[in-house]
Amino acid sequence: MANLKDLAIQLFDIQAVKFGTFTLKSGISSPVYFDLRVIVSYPKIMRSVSEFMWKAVKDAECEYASICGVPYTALPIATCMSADHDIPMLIRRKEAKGYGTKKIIEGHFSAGDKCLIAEDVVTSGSSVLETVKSLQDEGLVVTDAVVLLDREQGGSKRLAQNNIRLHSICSISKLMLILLEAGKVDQKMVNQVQKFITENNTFNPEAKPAEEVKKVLTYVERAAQCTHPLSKRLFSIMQEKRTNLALSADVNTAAELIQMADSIGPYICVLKTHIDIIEDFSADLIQKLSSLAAKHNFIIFEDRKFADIGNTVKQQYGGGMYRISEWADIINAHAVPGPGIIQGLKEVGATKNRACLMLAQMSSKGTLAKDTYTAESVKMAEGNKDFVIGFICTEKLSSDPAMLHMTPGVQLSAGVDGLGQQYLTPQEVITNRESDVIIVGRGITQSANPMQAAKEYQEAGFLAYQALFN
Ligand code: 5IU
Repeated sequence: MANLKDLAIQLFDIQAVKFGTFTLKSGISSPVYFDLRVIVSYPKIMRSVSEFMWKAVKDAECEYASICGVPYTALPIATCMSADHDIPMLIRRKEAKGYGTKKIIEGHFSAGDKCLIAEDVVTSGSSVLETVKSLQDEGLVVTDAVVLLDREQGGSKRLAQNNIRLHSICSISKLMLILLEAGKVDQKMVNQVQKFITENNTFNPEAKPAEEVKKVLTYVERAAQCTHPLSKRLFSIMQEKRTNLALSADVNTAAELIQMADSIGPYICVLKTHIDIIEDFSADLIQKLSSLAAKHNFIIFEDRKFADIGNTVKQQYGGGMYRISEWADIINAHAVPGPGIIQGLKEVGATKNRACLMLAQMSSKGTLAKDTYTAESVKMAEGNKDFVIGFICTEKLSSDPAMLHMTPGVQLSAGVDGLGQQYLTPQEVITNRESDVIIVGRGITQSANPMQAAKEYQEAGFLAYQALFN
């Protein structure tokens, strides 16, 4: 086995340690960058790294029944430690597996078993803590983590705060000294790195312990948290059909609406209608629409945008020629009249197990639904969870996992139409803004091949959801 000095120089020579100007994941610019992924191309160095790590935990007399590498870079390192020293290994999936056994941790273990964490580089400790959390969720116990390089930016303190001892093979200061002595870097670079470390400490003693750190929930987990049968059903459909796409079927005849619902039905979780733009509305249309909803397993959302006092919306919802409450699973309402609008709608819809979305934000340019108005709409929704199951919005507004966020104004490329509509991409809406459902109209209905377009939106939306777990 090489000594630490040799190993440090080898890591420099294979460019696992680089100097220059690098933008880190956090957006901060750093003079030093570690890219330990490359060691898979150098088996001798890989073995040397794993030996150093094994020896460190042996010297510290750590107790553990298994070892788990933080995905992905530390996976092969943990594999070497496991195979060379006969330590059973566990693998933590990075992606939430949406099918099959849904296991996050692969390998055999019993609740209460101790597991050692292996990692290549620790900065703030958050990646280690993520893996720890997944292991703890399965009943495993983690008391120790071993890392090759400690960037000395607060990781060991953060781990200690979470009752995990960090064993590091080499600190960044030690690495710089070795490289300086070996003539690989000059004193100026050493100073620059030192300054960076001092100025970029990530440890905040006031930060919440790991258990309280936000975790992205899967559709299955969200369905389990819903008390309203409709939101529960919608999250289940999203998982089952692997889609977060709602079709805004803004067509003008019954035949077109039926045709759209039947051909696009397999790709969507929600069909959104504007029933008052249909020229030849009839009870027959509603019957056909309802049987297509059953055939393709989607939910019907009438985008009626009620906006009057309680007594009036009651009649608009239950009566008139459309009798919306008899067929639309979901409707939506503006918050502008105040909570009376929800009371009125609820009187008609609650007994039928219908639900409402609050219009908290709009996609159009110059919308007045922002700031305090949005905040008040959210409050109004959260005070009526027996009937309001979420929002029409342009970003995530509530931390309640049962609350649905549905976003209109979506196309595959961002842009505007000639009448103030503003488009965001599925990725922006789902991954960056953490909304749940993309509502797409003309992106599908006016495409040369609507079915193909729907498939593309379904895929883009679901990939953007899966990206939340990476
Ligand atoms: N819609 C919006 N923006 C909003 C709300 C509703 O676009 O803020 I509230 C409706 C209007 C239309 C559909 O029925 O969503 C979007 O259609 P296009 O994807 O064709 O722009």
